[in-house]
This record gives sequence, C-alpha cells and structure tokens, in this order.
Amino acid sequence: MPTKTHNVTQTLAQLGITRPAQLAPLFADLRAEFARDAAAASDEASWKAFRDAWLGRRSGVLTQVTDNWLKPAPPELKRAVGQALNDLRAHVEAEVEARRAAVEAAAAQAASQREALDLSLPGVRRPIGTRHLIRQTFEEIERIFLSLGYTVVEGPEIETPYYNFEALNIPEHHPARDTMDTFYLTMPPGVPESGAPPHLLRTHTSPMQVRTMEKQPPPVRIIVPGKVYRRDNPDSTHSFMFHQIEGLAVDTDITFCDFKGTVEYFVSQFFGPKVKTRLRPSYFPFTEPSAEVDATCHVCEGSGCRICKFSGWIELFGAGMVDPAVYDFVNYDAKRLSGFAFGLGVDRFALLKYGINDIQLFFQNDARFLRQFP
Ligand code: FA5
Repeated sequence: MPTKTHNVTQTLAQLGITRPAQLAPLFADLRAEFARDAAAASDEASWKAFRDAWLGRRSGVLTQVTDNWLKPAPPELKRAVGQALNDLRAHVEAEVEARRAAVEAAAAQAASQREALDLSLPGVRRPIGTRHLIRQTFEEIERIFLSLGYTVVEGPEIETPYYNFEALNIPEHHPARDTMDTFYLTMPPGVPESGAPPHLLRTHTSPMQVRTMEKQPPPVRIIVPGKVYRRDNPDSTHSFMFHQIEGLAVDTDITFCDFKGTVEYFVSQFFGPKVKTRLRPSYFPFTEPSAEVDATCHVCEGSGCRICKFSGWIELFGAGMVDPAVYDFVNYDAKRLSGFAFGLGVDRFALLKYGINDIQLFFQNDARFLRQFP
C-alpha cells in the first residue's frame, strides 16, 4: 500500500508555504513518494491499490492536492500550484498506465513459464498393433494372384438368394443348399424390399463370380476376398463366420491344364516348393468337372503324421471348370468361353500353414495368441 509522507490533508497555509519558490521542493517530495509507491506496485492487487491511492476520485492524493492545496491557495500562489498540479497529474497518469502494462506483461510471462511443456518428460508408450493373422494370410494369397495378373474385387456380405444360389445353378430345393444353410434377414415393413424374397448373409464368395461377369465382358481374372456366414456349429475347424477367397478366370482358350497349373503354382508359392498337389473328383453345381484340391502334408511331406491323419494328404479347397449353365445367367457365350473357379477357406489355410489347432483362436482376440504373429 502506498505510504504518504506528505500531509496532503493540510492546506498550503498550514504547511507554511507562502511563496511560489517554495512549491518546487514540495512537489518534488510528492513525486519521490510517488516513485516509491510505483516501484512497490508489482502485481495486479498492489497496482490497483497504488492507482486508487493516487488517482481515486474521493480521496486519492491528486484529489486531496486539488482540494487542500489548489482550491484554498491565495491568488499569488494559485497559478503556480495549478501548473505544478497539472504536471504532476500528467506524470502520475502516464506512470500508472506504464506500471499496469509492466505488471500484466510480468503476469503473462509467469503464466507461460508455469504452463510451459516440459519436452524432456518421456511420453506415454502406446503399443503398436499388428495385422491379424487372417489379414496377413489374405495378403499372402492376394500377392500370389496379383503376380499372375489377377485383380482383387470385393462384394456385399448381404446377398440375395439369386446371386448366392440360383445364378450359381443351385435352384430352390436343390440339396446343395442344405450344406450351406445361413442366416436370413427379414426386411422391416415399409422398406421397398419388404415382401421380396429375404436377403441372406452370403454363404460363400462365389456370388461375386456372377456379379463380376454381369458387369464386365470377358476376359475375367479376379480374386474375391471376404467374410462369409453359415449356420455351422463352432468347433476347432468350423466357425459361423469365416473367410474365403474366390478365384475366377474366364477367357476364350482356358483349359483344364491352365486350371491345374495355376493351382499347383499357387499351392507351391503358399506352402513351399516341396508341397505337391492332386485333384480329387468332387461336386459343385456351378463347376463341371469339379475337384477338391489336396496337397501333400507340409509337416510330414507326405509320409503320414497326426496332422494329415496318416494319409500324407491334406484337403485344401474346392474348384473346377465353370459350368456352362452359369454363363447363361450372365449372357456369356458358353460355346466360345471357358474358365475355372476355386474357393478356399482362408482361416483353414492359416491353421495349416502356422500349425494352429483351433480356428476359434482367430476370433477370441487374446493378445497372447495374436502377439505370436507380428
Ligand atoms: C464353397 O464354398 C464353394 N463356393 C467353393 C468353390 C468355389 C468351388 C468356386 C468351386 C468353384 P465349400 O463349402 O467347400 O465350397 O467351402 C470352401 C472352404 O471354406 C472349405 O474348403 C473350408 O476351408 C472353408 N469352410 C467351410 N465351412 C467352414 C466353416 N464353418 N468354418 C471355417 N471354414 C469353413
């Protein structure tokens, strides 16, 4: 708080001032006192007290000088007192403002120092995730087919019975539908499709054969990675949601040899050059002839072990030459065109390649399992 050594409550007469020459030391003392007060105003609160002590309307020093020195001054002093008071007021006002700026700047600097980031502190370590083994397996398979000139296409997981079954030559009531029972979706009343045949979660990626051929003229060389769904009870090799990659090649001169050569190349790239393949007759309504692709067991190299149930062979995937009936659904010329298709379970491929004994591990998200496949 400002301290007053001058008694500004007294009149000049009471102070014994009668001549103008006596005023200069009087005002000089006042300025010196003001300078001490200004120096002590170091924060916002003390600055406010300082301002009020000198400029306060009712009892500030300048008001008191006006009331007690100027107003009752005799005529011979009045002019000189008025002049000195004006000078003092200009000085006080300028200095009070200057102190305000200085106090604010000091406060801002203190705050910025308080809030400054300490960049030397170690940050919070966040563990870096990795791609899931299923995603890695997808990418391995895709890479092999991309190198053969195939392109990757994706399709809807919610399908119509037409694309999932009918256009693949699986009419209603065909027994092949029983092996692929799935989840049906009833459309809520009011949406445009309600009342139409129910949609379903696709049971395989094969509907994309039809959708792709509908959209583009031959030649076609595609693979289709994606999720599929079946009403299968979960066990160590079955899940109700799993992953497939479909393959389709259609052109004017594709033969069974191309089919076999492609399958052999793919399997040896994925499982290693020592693995051999064989084709076993099979049945799919949308391929003719159809085959199951087996590979020699990559663990025992064909001599027989627990993994291959001592047969030396492991069943890998279903495939075959595209049935001409499918071409009719997409307006392809069945007489001119030929091709092959295959569909493999990505999860089972990952089980085989990485020696995993339970498909459920892929879906449980146990970090101890996932960390083993960085
Ligand atoms: C099909 O899905 C055919 N669309 C494959 C095909 C495509 C044949 C093109 C001919 C031409 P399949 O029902 O066999 O075929 O299933 C293919 C693979 O999916 C199986 O070999 C198996 O690896 C995997 N699979 C089938 N059901 C399950 C399941 N519940 N859980 C995990 N994988 C499964």
